[in-house]
Amino acid sequence: MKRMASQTPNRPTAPKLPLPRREGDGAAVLERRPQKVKPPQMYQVVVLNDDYTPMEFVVLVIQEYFNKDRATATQIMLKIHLDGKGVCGVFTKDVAATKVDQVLGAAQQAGHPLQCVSEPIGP
Ligand code: TYC
Repeated sequence: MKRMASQTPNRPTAPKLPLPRREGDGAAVLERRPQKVKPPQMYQVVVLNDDYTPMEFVVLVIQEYFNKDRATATQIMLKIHLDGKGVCGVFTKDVAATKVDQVLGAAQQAGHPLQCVSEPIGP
């Protein structure tokens, strides 16, 4: 009998290797890898003093963008006024950058020279 063109001759198949063991199939776990996740680098948002921005404006900015009550915002503003700078909050990198942008944007819109930076913290 003639073979059709699409048919291939039967070849002996290779012996099947054992399937790899998977979790849950009853195999004991002999080794656990230590967790490699680290907490993210944190950044403090620092507001700087200047001679022109009104105290009231700084208090409002700290309340608005750093979610502080008026008394806490006033304390932070006075610390900045006396020490030259003060930390308004600690955030992950992107959130800290957003806070800086918000503060600088509000200051620019109001025509005040208020400055704000973010700095990595920790060892
Ligand atoms: N030094 C400013 C003044 O006397 C007040 C001020 C406080 C400005 C904090 C900036 O980040 C600042 N009007």
